[in-house]
Amino acid sequence: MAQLLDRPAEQEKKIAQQVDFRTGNEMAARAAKQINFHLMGYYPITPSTEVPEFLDEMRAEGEHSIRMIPADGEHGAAGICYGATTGGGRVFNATSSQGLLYSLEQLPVQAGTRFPMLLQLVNRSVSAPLDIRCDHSDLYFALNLGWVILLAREPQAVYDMNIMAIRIGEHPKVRLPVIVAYDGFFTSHQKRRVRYFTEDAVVQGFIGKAPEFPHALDPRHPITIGAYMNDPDLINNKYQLKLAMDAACEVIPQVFQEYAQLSGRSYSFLDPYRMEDAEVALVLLNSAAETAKDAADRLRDQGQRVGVLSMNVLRPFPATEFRDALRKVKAVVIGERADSYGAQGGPLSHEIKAALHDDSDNRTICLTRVYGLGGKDFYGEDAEDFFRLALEAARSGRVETARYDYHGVTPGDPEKQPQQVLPALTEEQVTPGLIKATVNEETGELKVNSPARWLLAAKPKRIAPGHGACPGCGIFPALNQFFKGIEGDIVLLSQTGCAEIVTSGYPFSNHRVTYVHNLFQNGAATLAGLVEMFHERKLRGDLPADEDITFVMLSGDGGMDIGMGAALGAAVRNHNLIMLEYDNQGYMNTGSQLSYSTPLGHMTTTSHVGSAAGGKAFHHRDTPQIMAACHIPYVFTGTEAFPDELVKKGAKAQYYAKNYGTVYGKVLITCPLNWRIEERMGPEVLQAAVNSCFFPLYEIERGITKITYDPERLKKRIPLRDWLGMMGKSKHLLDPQYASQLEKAEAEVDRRWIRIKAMSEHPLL
Ligand SMILES: Cc1ncc(C[n+]2csc(CCOP(=O)(O)OP(=O)(O)O)c2C)c(N)n1
Ligand code: SF4
Ligand SMILES: [Mg+2]
Repeated sequence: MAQLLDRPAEQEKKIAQQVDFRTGNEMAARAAKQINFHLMGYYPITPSTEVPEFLDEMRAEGEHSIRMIPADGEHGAAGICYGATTGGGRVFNATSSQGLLYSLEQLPVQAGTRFPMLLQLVNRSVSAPLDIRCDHSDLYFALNLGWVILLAREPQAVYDMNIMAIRIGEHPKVRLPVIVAYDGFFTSHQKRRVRYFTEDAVVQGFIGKAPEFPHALDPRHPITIGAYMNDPDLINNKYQLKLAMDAACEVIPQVFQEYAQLSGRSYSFLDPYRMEDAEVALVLLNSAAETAKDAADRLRDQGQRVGVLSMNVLRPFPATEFRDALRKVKAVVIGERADSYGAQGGPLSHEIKAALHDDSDNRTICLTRVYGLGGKDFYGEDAEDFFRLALEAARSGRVETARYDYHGVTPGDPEKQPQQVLPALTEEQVTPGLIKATVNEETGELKVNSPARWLLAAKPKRIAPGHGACPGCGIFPALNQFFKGIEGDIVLLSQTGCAEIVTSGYPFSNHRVTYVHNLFQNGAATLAGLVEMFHERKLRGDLPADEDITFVMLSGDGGMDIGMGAALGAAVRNHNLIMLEYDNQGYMNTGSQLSYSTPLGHMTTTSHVGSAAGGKAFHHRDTPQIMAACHIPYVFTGTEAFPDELVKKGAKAQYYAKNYGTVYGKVLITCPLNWRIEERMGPEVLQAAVNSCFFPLYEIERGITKITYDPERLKKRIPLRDWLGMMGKSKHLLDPQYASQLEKAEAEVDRRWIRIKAMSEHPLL
């Protein structure tokens, strides 16, 4: 907790502060708004997503002028931020977990070239297994980046640290990027009492104007950024980075002090609680330290001399301060919310031990307990367990138990193995011989013989019911239709998204076929590896030569943003697999942020509608055309609202994946929750998307485009506005206020439709 200073009442009055009840993410967004960064490059990931969401909401009402760039992934976001900082302005980003890891490569470049910026790291567990809740496994990956790292245990500190971070990072002797890290959900989403400056000008006054370091936007003073460097320069360059961290050690307390004068809240490197005469201590990072303080109070009431030591600054590491704080402490338990596997303790333990080692008089016994992984709660009783461990060691002068261990692990019950509820599908069930794709010998045309729909209904679904999708969700009806077109065995790889989250929460699975999940930037590459292993093992005789499997990668539209590189790679290499994209026009499982498939003007949580913004600012990406440019054998579009042709396209997809190589299909599905439509309206809204020519149904077979349903020819074409007016996320576009957005959307839909029609009519295209 920040220390409150005694301050004269008149000074309080001069610098007005608002008292409020807010979360950490809200306070990060408020600080960013008040700082009014030049630019934010970001990519949504729970639990940090709210930060750009709140900022986008404020932007839509004209409350700040931060240029907000939704990236294609965190690697892109970090690149956007880096590029922007070379231009000299102030830059902001927020991420968590995989997002940090996916941008990791870019972050030492940021520090190595000494361009300050600010990154919120809202801590969350790193995959696998996938878990959206808090631990510090992401934070520990950030320790070697060359960034200053400030920690915030509560929403108040999130606000304060963000403002101070600007001054620290931009100090001429430091010039380093800064991370402000706080606990996902515990701090990011829980409301606490906070105070913030009523006037943005107070924050602006404190941070001052962005310093004029040499930058890339001054043609009269050209500079080289990121020169190739070898021995002996590189070591000198790195030494300068070390000196910058040394300088940060001096600058940080100065900034803390100045901020304390302004705000009445003071911080230091360490946050000691009842440590004055403590015999034993707990060291814990962030929110758990607050819990431990309550436990310390209880034990103090019982006469135990216990204290809690937490950190406000993780990089530079406050070794001297630890030495001083633990000088008289007999035993300390260092709680680590992540491990450093094989190292007998996380980095925090080793760094504290190294700090104490430099004091030859120090005899503090150090124990490490790994706790709270994946968001496992840390209660007062857990803190008391830690204190007792330390007290025992302090009394006996020995460690009777393991110095390094896990806390809160529960042994599994061998009796409770996950049970298979439904039997595996039999060969007869998956290969009923109902549907067949055959080539017409004379014309070379691929024809699909598909039986009546009721006959196909008897074919068992490969995805069993009982999943957790919202009522009316379009994903599973569409998938089951598509899979009806496929005969035989399937191996399904799903990228992260609603389809994955709602079907595979441990210990249950709705998949009746073999199913693999991988992170959604890499599904196509992963499935490519699996397909090639299948063929290689068949060749070597490990698997029967007649084994036949259809490999399908399932991705949301968002997965095709961040995973585009892997998808293009797989397509260009032309592996025998199907990439099936279900397009619900946004990042739905993470709370409806815009994807590159969100149409122009549509409202999402990162493309708000307000007095200063009219929904998404750029057109949707034409992914089928991108994939067609890879010259793969089969590309198609489809939707649940036209079930017969979707089944046929499934059969064709299987044929081409087996005989020619990569298939890509985009299937438009409804998300009633975020499209803001009634659940029963799904098929009608999809039909309107097709009939308005927003979503043309077509296929590209070995390079030849053919429209498979032509609303114009069938006299069913409707104006785009009719479709837009059906959905809560887009009906504002009918308001005259957004007339220019509507015009642009109509013109683009027309342009793309005319182009597809021309291709469909041309024998070579
Ligand atoms: C590297 C990384 N960044 C961000 C995320 C958070 N994330 C998981 S799924 C997802 C959106 C997926 O959108 P889409 O593919 O369209 O699937 P939908 O949720 O709409 O079904 C996001 C942003 C993540 N898991 N990993
Ligand atoms: S959020 Fe949308 S896409 Fe996801 S399960 Fe719910 S309805 Fe389906
Ligand atoms: Mg989506």
